[in-house]
Amino acid sequence: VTPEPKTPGKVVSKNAEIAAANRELFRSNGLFVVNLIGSPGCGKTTLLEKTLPRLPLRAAVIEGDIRTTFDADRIKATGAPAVQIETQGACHLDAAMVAKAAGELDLDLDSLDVLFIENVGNLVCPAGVDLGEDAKIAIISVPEGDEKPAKYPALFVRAAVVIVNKIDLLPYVTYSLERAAADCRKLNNAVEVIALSATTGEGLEGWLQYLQDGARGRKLR
Ligand SMILES: Nc1nc2c(ncn2[C@@H]2O[C@H](COP(=O)(O)OP(=O)(O)O)[C@@H](O)[C@H]2O)c(=O)[nH]1
Ligand SMILES: [Mg+2]
Repeated sequence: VTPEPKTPGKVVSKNAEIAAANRELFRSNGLFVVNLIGSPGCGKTTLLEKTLPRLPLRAAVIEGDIRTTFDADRIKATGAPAVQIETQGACHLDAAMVAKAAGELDLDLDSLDVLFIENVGNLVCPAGVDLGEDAKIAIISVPEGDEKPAKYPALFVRAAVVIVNKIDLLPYVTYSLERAAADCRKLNNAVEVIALSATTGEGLEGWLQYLQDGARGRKLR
């Protein structure tokens, strides 16, 4: 019997199946799970380094990169558990990679409230891939330019929150926060836009509040 050719549709539905199982596992453990997506260098890991010590919740991190364990090492230095996925070339995480990494963490209801997944640095490829998360968090940063939501809409139509990072650089870079936020809302009128600086900590409160509200919602289920 000739095996059926692997069609893109089948790959997608296989991922959807594994993502649904991930979601079930995360829900049954009362976890709030966020998938952080943004270009290389937008500040995803720095934001996590700043968030973890300030978040009054128990959190773990799954790190995705093409190569190296640099980011997981940075997270472990904060004292939080972290698992690194090296995709060896793939430009986004998939649900199976996350399932495997989650198996290396203690997800127990009594040990963890929030799971962060830092996706491979990329503004486009990770957007359409369900990992079983509760929310996709788009991260953009001031030096990238304020037109990026309009140019790369796929992520912004799906994101629950858009973080505009590096606002400490606003005095040095031509960037309209109003324009970026308005373009995000044009694509997705339910989106929450949070402007902050992971370096200085300015604006971090809104992000910490969002995470605490999300985690409370999961524990009440
Ligand atoms: N000025 C400034 N630099 C930042 C900020 N957040 C991150 N960076 C810098 O941006 C670079 C990339 O940060 P990193 O967290 O590794 O980005 P990632 O690739 O998205 O994980 C590093 O040099 C950070 O120090 C910020 O809020 N302000
Ligand atoms: Mg990183």
